Amino acid sequence: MRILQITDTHLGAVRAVRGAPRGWRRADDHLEALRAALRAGRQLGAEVVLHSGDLFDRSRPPTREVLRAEEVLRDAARWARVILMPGNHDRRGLSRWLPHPSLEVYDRPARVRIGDVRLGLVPFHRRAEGFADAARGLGEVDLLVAHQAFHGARVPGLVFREGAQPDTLGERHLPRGTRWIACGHLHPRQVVPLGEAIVVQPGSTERTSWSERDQVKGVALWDLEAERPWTFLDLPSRPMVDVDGPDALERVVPGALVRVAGVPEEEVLARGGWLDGSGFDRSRAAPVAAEPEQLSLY
Ligand SMILES: [Mn+2]
Repeated sequence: MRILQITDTHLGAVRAVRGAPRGWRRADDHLEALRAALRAGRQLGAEVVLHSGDLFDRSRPPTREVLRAEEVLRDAARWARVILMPGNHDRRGLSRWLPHPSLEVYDRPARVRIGDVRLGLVPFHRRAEGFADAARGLGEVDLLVAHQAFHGARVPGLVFREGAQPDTLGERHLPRGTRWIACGHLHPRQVVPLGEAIVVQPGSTERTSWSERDQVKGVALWDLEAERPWTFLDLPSRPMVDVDGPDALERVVPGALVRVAGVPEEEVLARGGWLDGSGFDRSRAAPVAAEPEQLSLY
């Protein structure tokens, strides 16, 4: 039984970009990342598509993005069971946006059977204790599905610690006997051991902030009968390049999102680079984001 875990697609995410073809929007990249993930899963024989949260970037996604997502997910439902769970960005739930009967949407904690495998789905909780109560209420499962930060998990500049953030989970928040956790939330791909449990975070499918510029993007393929039951699959994502001087121009490839300082923007555009609206703080030598990056880390 192969389960394709997709997470943090952030459909509908917006970026101001200059130099891209007319009509292009960053949201197109996020949708294409979902399509590419589904193509890979189908080719590899996945029978279940599991989305572990932050399907949409906003809790009130634009109608256009809802319709595009529904079309893509309903198409996947012709060859797989499609199971969806909200993340912190989907805080109004997903069932109101995707009520189609071919999609299995769980806005509340749920136990789901797929063949012999027992899934326990626990949507994002603001408090670790709330997550723990919900997870225990589901009883024993083979694969716990979460959208949380776990003790020891990392994003650039931060290691999560139980107790340091109210929603960070430690070993004691897991039901006894928990072995495998298919997790969303943090955008860098990572595996976090926690006592007897292993937390697998495939990370976002497309970059949502400049802090993700060097991260490999993709999904996870689960097979609970295998000794190591997950495999990460790399998928393409749009390059993000910092140009902080003439030497860095070499790294600009056509279609790359580029932040530029110390080089005329025209030189980036001439190489086919697209200028990112967040830009540089020109008063500093090192590139910094002009947007509140911390808010979009997960
Ligand atoms: Mn996210």
